[in-house]
Amino acid sequence: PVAIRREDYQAPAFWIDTVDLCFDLDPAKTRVLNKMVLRRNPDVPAQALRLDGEELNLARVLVNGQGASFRIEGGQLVLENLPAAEEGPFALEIFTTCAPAKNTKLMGLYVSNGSFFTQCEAEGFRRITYFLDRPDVMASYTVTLRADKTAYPVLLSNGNLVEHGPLQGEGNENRHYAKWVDPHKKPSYLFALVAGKLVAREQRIRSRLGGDHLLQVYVRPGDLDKTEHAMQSLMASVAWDEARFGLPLDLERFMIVATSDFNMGAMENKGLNIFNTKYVLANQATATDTDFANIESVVGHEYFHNWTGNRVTCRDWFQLSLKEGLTVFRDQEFSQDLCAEPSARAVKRIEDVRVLRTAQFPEDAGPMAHPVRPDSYVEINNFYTVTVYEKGAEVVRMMQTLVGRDGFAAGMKLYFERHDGQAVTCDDFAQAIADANPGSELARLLPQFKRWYSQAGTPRVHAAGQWDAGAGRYTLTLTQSCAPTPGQALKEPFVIPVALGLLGADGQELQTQQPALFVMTEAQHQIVFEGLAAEPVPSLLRGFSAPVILDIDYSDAQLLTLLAHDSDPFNRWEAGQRLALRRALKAIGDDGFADGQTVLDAAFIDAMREVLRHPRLDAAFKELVLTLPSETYLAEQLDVVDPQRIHAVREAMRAQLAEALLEDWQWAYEEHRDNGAYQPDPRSSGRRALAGLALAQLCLAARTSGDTVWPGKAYQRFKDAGNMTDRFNALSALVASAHELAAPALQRFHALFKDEALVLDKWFALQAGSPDRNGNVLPAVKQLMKHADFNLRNPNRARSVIFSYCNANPGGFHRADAAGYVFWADRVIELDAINPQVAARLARALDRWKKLAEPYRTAAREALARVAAKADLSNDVREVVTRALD
Ligand code: B3K
Ligand code: ZN
Repeated sequence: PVAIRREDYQAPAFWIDTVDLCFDLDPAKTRVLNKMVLRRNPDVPAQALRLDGEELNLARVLVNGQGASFRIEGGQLVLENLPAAEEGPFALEIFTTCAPAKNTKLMGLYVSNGSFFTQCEAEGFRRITYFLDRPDVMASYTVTLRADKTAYPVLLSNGNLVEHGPLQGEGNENRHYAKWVDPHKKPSYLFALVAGKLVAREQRIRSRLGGDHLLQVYVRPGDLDKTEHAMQSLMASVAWDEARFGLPLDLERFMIVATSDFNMGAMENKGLNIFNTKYVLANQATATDTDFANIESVVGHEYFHNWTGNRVTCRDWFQLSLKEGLTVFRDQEFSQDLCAEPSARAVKRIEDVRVLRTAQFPEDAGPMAHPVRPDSYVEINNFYTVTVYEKGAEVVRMMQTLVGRDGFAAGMKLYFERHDGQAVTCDDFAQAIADANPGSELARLLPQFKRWYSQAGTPRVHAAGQWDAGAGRYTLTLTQSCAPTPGQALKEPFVIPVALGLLGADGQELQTQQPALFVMTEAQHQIVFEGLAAEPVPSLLRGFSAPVILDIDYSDAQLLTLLAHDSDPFNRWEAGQRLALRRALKAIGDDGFADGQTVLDAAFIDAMREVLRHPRLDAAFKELVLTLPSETYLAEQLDVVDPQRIHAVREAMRAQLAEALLEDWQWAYEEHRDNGAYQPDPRSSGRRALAGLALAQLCLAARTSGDTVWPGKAYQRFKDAGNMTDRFNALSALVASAHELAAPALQRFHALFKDEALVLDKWFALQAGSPDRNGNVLPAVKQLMKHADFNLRNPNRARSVIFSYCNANPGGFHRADAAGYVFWADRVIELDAINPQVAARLARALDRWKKLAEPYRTAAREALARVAAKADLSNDVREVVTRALD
């Protein structure tokens, strides 16, 4: 497999103006008639037409109605001798068949639960018909679907339904058709069709700008009672994009369709979003608060793509962050703007940063590190990463920080004025934001700012303060650096916006002469604060104003001050995390560390109690502060990682916090457990989250003390809970503390929800992700894979067991006997034959193997080498394991 390079981009030799597709839908053999009108691109030297295709059976090719000569070369359909440019547009008709029922990759046209679905991004359209399957070729689509009426009563495609009815003639008994016209030009990756037995929740809306629209959420019959929240989220999304950015819905009809077989979260096909059921279906009996929040943000995300992605799309796949980074930023802002209280906004920000630091920072430090705008790839599906998405969103967020909220909205306006209907680059976006804000720091620093797009790796900012008591002067020295990443040995300094303030020793915010935002551009800066009465405590990178690692040598006393008083809630939380981190790292570094050893001191425990009992802090915020840094985050702070030591230390810390705060946890549980009628809003879900953490801690404490009261209460709660969040939290508390009541609770849970696929996913994931005790998780995982409800072909189910173990349970996965890695290699190979995209995600679980201590390191390398040695690997998995072994 050859690498594709960004610098090799060439405009297409042909444009496709119109596409008229006719499908005869049949699971075994679907017939696709593709009639296109093409013309030569006058800006490119005349050459053959090369159309992409994959796993297609070609029956006929006609040019202007005549049989034409063609050849198949490297999977492409090649046509020479096409009409010359002067002859204008020409017609090309291609007739192919494909086999949707055999499509286990879930790319292109496939069957799920007896219905047809498509997934075309990035390069799936070529599995439907021969095409110029690249995002800069935008065409007008007309689509006719023909199918059996009983099996496929609903026939959907992009745009507007213009005709439908029964099919006439012999062989068409009980068959019907529907014809759809998309009024907007689009790249092939946004094509979609759906056919099957589905029902819809419908909502008519009138937008602020006066348009009437029909919103629909399609699901399988029986799931309609779980569509209200998705519909509410969609209505909120439409309203938000109009209010915040002046971007209206540009379609008469906007559809969301849910399928239980889907490779990722959802897909923004024009007017016909296709979603993983996980991000559509919810009611209080089956979905947790987290599910509700995820649905809101994914529905928003896909809807916002309608402008950022669809109206303005990517020139090539290296520009993926143009739409993904920007749209993640937009969905994050949307969720924040829906929060009634500022404290809830801060909670959302902390959650987003936690994802960035536990998933993206490791990626940026590992073998798959790549710039937000990558320079090369073998398989584009491997570059739908946390770097392109989440770090990309941080880059957009920094632009907003540098030009202000209104300036950013003005930049977006200019972006659409310039580029509506075009396929463009990340440079075009940054230029528009800068040009709309000519006096801004962004405009002044644009070329340097764009290093965020070209340089991989997480920058490190070192901060050191110097106090001159005599002069009343505090000097802050900020130094930036960035470690080498694959292919990039040296890095130039980044533009780093550092939001900052100073606190007095009593915790009061100090008024200073310095602005609240300092923009780093050099390797080193000094900021001088004059006229201070006493040494201040600096609060740096407030709100996490840049995606960097901040190294700063705080004393415990300073961190305690920040935790108690910082006016910036992000840094308040961060101070608590730093206090915990410091203690964890000390214990991890202690070679004599033994289970049950004390890790936490009274000062730390008292500070945590203060937060927990605080009269004014939100429950959601308390839950975040009282949650210890994850094992993955701890591992990232170390050069050599002993996963078992990290696991033991973190477990010891959890147990100690459980026992030391016993009465406080009891108070917290009793105080927050009752919420009245269920509402998934941030305030009441925060209360449930804190009650859930308290219950988990109480069950953990009971484990050591032998107390049976709290496990009994947890079991009762599990049985009586009025919503899935409370029920699942109670179940998790029993499972995580390995109490004997866990087994009957799990059994009961399964019996209650045996017909709810998404709930069964939780049941599997909980067990595969539970804290390891003497290596008990791997055998349990192997048992789960033999369960009648397990199905490797269903991505959600495969992820719920295999990913929950390999990616989300380091203590269970990294075994001294290497059995976890052997299991991993077997599953990667097994999954690769079914679904390379899912397999390649799993393959990433060993990205950080080089950091592992022995015996893990050698065993991990052997497992990777075993996968790499397999002859017929997909490009997807081969690229990941090759880079890992490099
Ligand atoms: N754009 C899709 C992701 C497609 C992934 C292809 N491997 C979903 C999203 O980001 O909204
Ligand atoms: Zn997206």
